[in-house]
Amino acid sequence: MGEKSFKKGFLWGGATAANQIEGAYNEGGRGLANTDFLKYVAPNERRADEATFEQTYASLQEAKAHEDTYIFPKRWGNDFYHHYKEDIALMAEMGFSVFRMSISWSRIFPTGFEEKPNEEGLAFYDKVFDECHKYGIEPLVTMLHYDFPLAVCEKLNGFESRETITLFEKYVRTIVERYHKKVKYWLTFNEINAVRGFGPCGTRESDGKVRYQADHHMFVASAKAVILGHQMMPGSMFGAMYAMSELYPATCKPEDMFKRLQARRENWYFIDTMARGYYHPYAKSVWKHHGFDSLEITEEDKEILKEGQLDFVSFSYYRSNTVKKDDPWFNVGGSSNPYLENTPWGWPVDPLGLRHCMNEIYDRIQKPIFIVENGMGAIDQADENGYVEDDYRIDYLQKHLSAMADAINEDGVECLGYTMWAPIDLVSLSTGEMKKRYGFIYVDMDDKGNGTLKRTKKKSFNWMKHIIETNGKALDEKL
Ligand code: BGP
Repeated sequence: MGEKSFKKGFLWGGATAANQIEGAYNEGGRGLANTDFLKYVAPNERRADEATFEQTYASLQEAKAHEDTYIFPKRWGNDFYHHYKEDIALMAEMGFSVFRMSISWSRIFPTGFEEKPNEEGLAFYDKVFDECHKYGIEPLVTMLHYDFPLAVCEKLNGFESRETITLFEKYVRTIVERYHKKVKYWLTFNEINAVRGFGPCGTRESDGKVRYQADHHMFVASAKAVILGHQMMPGSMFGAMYAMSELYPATCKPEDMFKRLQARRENWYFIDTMARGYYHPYAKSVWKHHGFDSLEITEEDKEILKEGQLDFVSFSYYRSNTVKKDDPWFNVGGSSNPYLENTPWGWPVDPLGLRHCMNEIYDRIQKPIFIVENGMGAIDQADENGYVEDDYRIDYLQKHLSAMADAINEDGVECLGYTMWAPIDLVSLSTGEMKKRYGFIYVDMDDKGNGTLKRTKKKSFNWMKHIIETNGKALDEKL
């Protein structure tokens, strides 16, 4: 393995999402979002296959009907809304040159349908971006990270309706006009390929034609955002974000390998269409597997997709999966992998898989890569001063960053930067827990929102600081 060096200007930082950090769900004129109704379910009350973010129309209505009896942790996040100065200062101390965050659509347009934006919401992000620039940190901004204005979900079934493209366009125009001098790096949608009820596309359906039609509307909405962004901000860079995991055939049986190709196309379908600007012929076979033959794609849509191609491809990478012939069509969990160890949450740890994914995407698309999520959720034990000896996290990151360096230096992959999920403890997407911690920075808060909210540095804080100040060279140092 070669030296772990990075080009000057490589962007080092951390990634977050509005609904998992901001809190203040009813302050500053913000409207309700679907994520305000994702409830906390104690682990012992949870079904084995249940993730709290699998929100269906029925579960949303049920949560609304019993609003007083449930706990909704995404309403308070880690209270970044009131702590952003302190949090950004800590990130600056680590040497971050990029901070990935998202804008909450319902802070800007409370229901999504207003004609005029909410000035208080816009002013909040002005302050956040100014704070970043004070320290030379570039914001990397996700336009939509799972949180829709509630009314858009309920009235239009998210992106099922073409009208949502128009609403999204209005939102995009507003934020691009406002922040064109403050934000250069943008991501249109987070994990656009992940499917969970109201999840990324905001629809009730998680499969079938409705979902794929909604995805098509998102492709068009994303391309329109890219076109607008390029016009209004020359030099701006646009990506969209995909959930990636390494994927292996469970055995070397040809049928398992072929299944791997088919399952992988559930990722390529999204990346190819948005980064190349057209539907690849295999798209039809994907649709067929989901029970339909065609989508409503207009000639104008095709033109927009062509013009609004992404500048870079970004993805989240936490783990790998395996797949075999008889697994369900799109198998997220995968069979276990005897060659890998798991995190406490049962996620296989696979740094070489990251290097492979970077190569596979770069070979295919030949546009720069940006790794915008990678990290380790764990139960951290803080001492009385809030200090956590998180050697396991350092170990995980050291291995993944080294694999990333090898992809860049040995394999020639072009990579713009790396934002670790998440620099500061926040509410987990999949379980709604605070207990599943990712940060370099510990937040004194429990699953139910109790605590002082005090921020303290974990052991990994200084480790990451050292990696950044040596621009990666210290990855070769013994832990
Ligand atoms: C990604 C999401 C994030 C984030 C992360 C970790 O899928 O984009 O929002 O939360 O996964 O997942 P979790 O919080 O479930 O551990």
